Amino acid sequence: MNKMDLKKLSIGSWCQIGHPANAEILAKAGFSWLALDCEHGEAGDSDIGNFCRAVRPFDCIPLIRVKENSVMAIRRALDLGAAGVIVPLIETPAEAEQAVRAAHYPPRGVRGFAWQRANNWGSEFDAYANEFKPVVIAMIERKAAVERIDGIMAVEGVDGCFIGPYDMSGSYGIPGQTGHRIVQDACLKVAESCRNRNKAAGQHIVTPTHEAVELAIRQGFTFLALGMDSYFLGNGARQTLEMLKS
Ligand code: 3PY
Ligand code: MG
Repeated sequence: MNKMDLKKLSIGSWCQIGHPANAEILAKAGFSWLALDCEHGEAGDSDIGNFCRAVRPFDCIPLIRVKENSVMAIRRALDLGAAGVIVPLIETPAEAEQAVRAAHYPPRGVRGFAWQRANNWGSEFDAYANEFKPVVIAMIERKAAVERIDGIMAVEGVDGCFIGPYDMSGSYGIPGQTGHRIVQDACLKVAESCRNRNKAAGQHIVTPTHEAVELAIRQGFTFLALGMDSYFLGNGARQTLEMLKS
């Protein structure tokens, strides 16, 4: 399986509801990657395999935002067929290194070998063990992480970062003010560090507008998640009801 080219502009989205139909609809709509949110969403471990099954037929790359930076959360996501993991709340180079080690087989890491969905239940064991290159994305969403960004991006095996704007704004004491100058300055600092290390800069634009997407691209972000299933559903429903009023 080829590694994603995260340095070219790629537009993905987010699934907070575990049902694979949501992922299938978004994959079919044309997003080039999707992340299943096991941190804040309804999805659990048992939804990961079906999420991957739903999106692969559409050439859409399945990623998992794991519930935490743990060996088992990362192992389960990859064993069930994800191309990579987005790891929340990374604050230090040591935490980033821990995530990379969880995602890689020995000697680089500590991932366990087994027959599992990712290697076609063992029938492609050798090819998968030798060729699979996990995508590992560190979520940068706290002030402490921004302050250590160069060290985090220097960790070998971290492919890039992904900004969580809500946690980021919260960590600066202005929760929800994602467009605030302080948050935008933090985003710029992170994008610059990625550029210097030749790593991908990503960002979740939870409520996408033309201006927000344009700004992110201008700032150097290439790996963008736009919206999420729950947002599209709620927003579409509200817009439809509003239309009736006018
Ligand atoms: C955040 O905004 O903190 C997120 O994690 C979005 O996915
Ligand atoms: Mg977050």
